[in-house]
Amino acid sequence: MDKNQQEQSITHRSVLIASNRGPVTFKKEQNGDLTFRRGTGGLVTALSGLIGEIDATWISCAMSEDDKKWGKGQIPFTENQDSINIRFITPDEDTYEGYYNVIANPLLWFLQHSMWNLPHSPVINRDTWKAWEDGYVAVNKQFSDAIVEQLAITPKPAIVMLQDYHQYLVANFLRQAIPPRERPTILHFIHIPWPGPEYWGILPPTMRQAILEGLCAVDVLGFQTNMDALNFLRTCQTYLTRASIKYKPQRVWYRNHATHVRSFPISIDVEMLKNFVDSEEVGAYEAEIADMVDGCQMVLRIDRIEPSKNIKRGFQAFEEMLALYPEHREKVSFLALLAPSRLDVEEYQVYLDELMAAAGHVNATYGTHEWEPIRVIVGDNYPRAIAALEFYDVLLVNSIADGMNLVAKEGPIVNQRDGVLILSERTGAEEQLRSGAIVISPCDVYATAEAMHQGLIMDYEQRQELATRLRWVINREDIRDWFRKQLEAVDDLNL
Ligand code: GDG
Repeated sequence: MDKNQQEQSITHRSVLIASNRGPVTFKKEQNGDLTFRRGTGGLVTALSGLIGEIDATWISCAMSEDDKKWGKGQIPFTENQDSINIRFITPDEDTYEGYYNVIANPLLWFLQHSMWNLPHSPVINRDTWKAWEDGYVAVNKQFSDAIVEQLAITPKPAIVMLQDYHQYLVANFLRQAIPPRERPTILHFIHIPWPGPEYWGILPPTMRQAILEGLCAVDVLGFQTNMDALNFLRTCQTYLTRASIKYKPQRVWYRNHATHVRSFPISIDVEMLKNFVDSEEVGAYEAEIADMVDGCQMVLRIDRIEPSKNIKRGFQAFEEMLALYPEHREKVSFLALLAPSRLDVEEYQVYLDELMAAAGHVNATYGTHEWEPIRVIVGDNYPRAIAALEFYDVLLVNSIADGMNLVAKEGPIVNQRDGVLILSERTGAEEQLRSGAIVISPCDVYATAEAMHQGLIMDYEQRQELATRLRWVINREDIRDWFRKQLEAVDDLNL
């Protein structure tokens, strides 16, 4: 289907997006007016280009009292003032806490990023079960109720686009609430990895069953990679005994309904990123970064402070490299720009302490008056992160598990030095970028140290060849393609 046909077919549909966090947050001004600030996530970008053409509603949890006051309504969303309908659900504090801070983040995120340490965690006790019932199940039901209400006033046949691991049960609630002929087409995209059935076996059967049944109520289920899609099919085969699984067409047939499983690798907004690099906002940090590097080569990493990003082993690898190849001492600096994340979860606070200690150890062992081997900067500063990407010689992305990893896609677009990307084989990005990167196994600190050394000494022609490959792949498919391909799948399947 060409672009025109596709745009035409989408104009005949209404689109309802549901995600934990919405595209805007509201704030009460001194004069009492409620104004809003637009978020910057990929989904917001992907949708902005289409808003003028389609009837769109975005349903999410209220993040503040001002969001709650807004409730629902139409707001201008693009530069052309095209509008979008915003609608908040408002779970009370305890319900949200159970859904988000007990089930979604610690339990499901940890499970799907292989972060459990089985002799010790998880401990699923009565509080966890309460959080499941009164939090996760309840908020999923609230999402479903809001979607049902919205569908009743939606003028055209609707496509519902559910997002991520916060909403695994919504599709099943929708199927229970809506008679078959009135049902919307339901897509669900999962941004994080889907591990194999062995891992899902650790979750209690009631939770696992509800999650799989929820996802098998979806029409098109999207993952970041082919591996995630395959793992999902294997998980259904293992635990949904009455399901029929077809691997070749990637389909699960369960309770008289077909779920088509696909991969839609997410990407970045290449055009917007290129413009942003040239902006004053980013320019303001360039001198500061150049100064930090101070004539040295630079190894860079940019992450949320998140155990799955494997920050500590990255520092250990740098230490190993300095031990193995003393010629890099005082010639290479490692800059780590780390954005605070979920620091109210104990594991994250402990992890921050551990990674700071690991960096401190390297600095104490090898640092001199003139040279600080590892510089860790903690803060939320996107323009500074983008400015730093211009300068790296080596970009380290060594996650133990990562749905995609957008930094690996931003780096090659922004970088001015044909720097080398070291990429964990357990990131989604690896499926597309492996031919332009040095691929490592994330627990192998020794191999990571060798990869850093190789990246730092690589000759110019080879670096240029790798960087050109990466730019080519990343330029070829951006965030709009990711969105378009999902809608195309709906059309191709006649849903
Ligand atoms: C999840 C999945 C998947 C960097 N510093 C700051 C900042 N950034 C930007 C980066 C990048 C984004 O944040 C991080 O994206 P990632 O993909 O690396 O990671 P997650 O946050 O874990 O995202 C992931 C993604 O969803 C999309 O599906 O790729 O696998 O885990 O764009 O440049 N942003 C802000 N302040 C900073 O200091 N605001």
